[in-house]
Amino acid sequence: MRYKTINPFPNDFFWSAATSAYQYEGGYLEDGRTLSIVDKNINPAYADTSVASDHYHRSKEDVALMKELGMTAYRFSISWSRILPEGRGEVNQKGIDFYKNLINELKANNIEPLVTIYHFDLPACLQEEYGGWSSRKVLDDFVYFCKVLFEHLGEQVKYWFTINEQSNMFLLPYLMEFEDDTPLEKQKYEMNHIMTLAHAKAIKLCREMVPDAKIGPAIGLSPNYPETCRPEDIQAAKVADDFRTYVFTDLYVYGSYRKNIWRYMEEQGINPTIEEGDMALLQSAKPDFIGVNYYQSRVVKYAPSTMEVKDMAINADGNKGETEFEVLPGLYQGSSNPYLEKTDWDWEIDPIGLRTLLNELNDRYHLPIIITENGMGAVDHLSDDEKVHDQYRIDYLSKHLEQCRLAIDDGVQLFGFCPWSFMDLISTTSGFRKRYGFVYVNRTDNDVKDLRRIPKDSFYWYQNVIKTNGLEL
Ligand code: BGP
Repeated sequence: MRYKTINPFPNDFFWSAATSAYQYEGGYLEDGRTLSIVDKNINPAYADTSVASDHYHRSKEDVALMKELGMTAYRFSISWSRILPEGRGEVNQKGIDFYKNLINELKANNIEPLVTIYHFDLPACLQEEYGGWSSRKVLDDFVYFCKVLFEHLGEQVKYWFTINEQSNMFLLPYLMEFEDDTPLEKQKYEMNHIMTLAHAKAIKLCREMVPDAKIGPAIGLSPNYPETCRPEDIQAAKVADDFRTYVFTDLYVYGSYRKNIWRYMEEQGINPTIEEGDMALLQSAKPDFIGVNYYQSRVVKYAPSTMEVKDMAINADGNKGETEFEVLPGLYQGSSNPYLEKTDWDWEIDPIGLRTLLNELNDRYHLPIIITENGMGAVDHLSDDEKVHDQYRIDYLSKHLEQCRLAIDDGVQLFGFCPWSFMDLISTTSGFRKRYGFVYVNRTDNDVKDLRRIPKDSFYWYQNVIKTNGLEL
């Protein structure tokens, strides 16, 4: 559905862009920082996180580029092991100073800091000590980390994201560490429950310590389409939405497990341990907004219960056609969408899917929404005259923003857009080969070169989008 008139975006809309600490900062053992699980587990075939985009040493220069771009907000994450090198206990002043200086620089340039507390990077020492997210011991450490952040940065930071993509940590196990002797699915649901408790505790603490701040999750979501109008496929798509979206969002907003999922977990013997007070805690911590990371939609069809379970195999190399779809017997299996173009990593490009998803979330939860990630990973080429002609990225973002504008007209309370990523940074699966930024970083996986910053064509396109408040896409 289209409307006859085109409205601009709301006047106070956050024109932002996103990064995360381990992918962007580098300096991974500098000034007291220790390693996180993701530093250790990142795909060794590509760049490691030691230098990344060297933001740790160039934050002033980078903020100047954000200003030039016209950004009115910036989403970034805080490295837990830079603030608390032992996971808890003594606070690393140099870590605090780094983020304080960054935030002051942003504020001085009228850029609102949007801060993610946890973006895949549990301090490795906590993983070794008690198994990280598999143990409830992590709750006290996470709450302590939040307390340190609210205490030191709360005066300046008024928008917080608790946990980035709990949904994907669950779906893509390379973002987590598991033990060998318990069934994987059981471990995942236990961790998911513990992580949701951590999220709820962070919300409650934020409300106590920074009452004028807003806080919510940033969750990775893809709507599921049925492959055909066969009732079994329609049902499979609904089930896929339940298992891949609503299990997380219902827990966040309503503090309850969906009945069908709970029953499935019980029958499979994989339901998480619920202790007294858990559900009351979850119910008492409704978020102020939902952050949505959206890259693509998915297609599913019915999977007969006689099939074998299969995990999704992601395409890490960027050679089209390498993705293998997951199979959950009796529930659903993934399939491909013949109507959509795909990136080289097989991500299906579906701007309309974003509008559909935003409307679904709005109908269900009636909460403000911010797009915390959206973007296109590609191999970019730097020309001899130092240009990057990334028209494909402009097309991708422009079409998605158009659907955001329509969603606002539909009634969705969308208050910001944080494309992934502000600058090139390490892709967790594919290093520097797969780039997302508005700004090119002159390095490859194996050669850090001079790490020079070069605005791409998409930089100038986004600059104009911001200048016209989204009227010219
Ligand atoms: C999201 C993550 C980001 C980022 C992005 C792109 O899942 O929150 O950290 O990595 O996806 O993914 P990738 O780098 O695998 O292409």
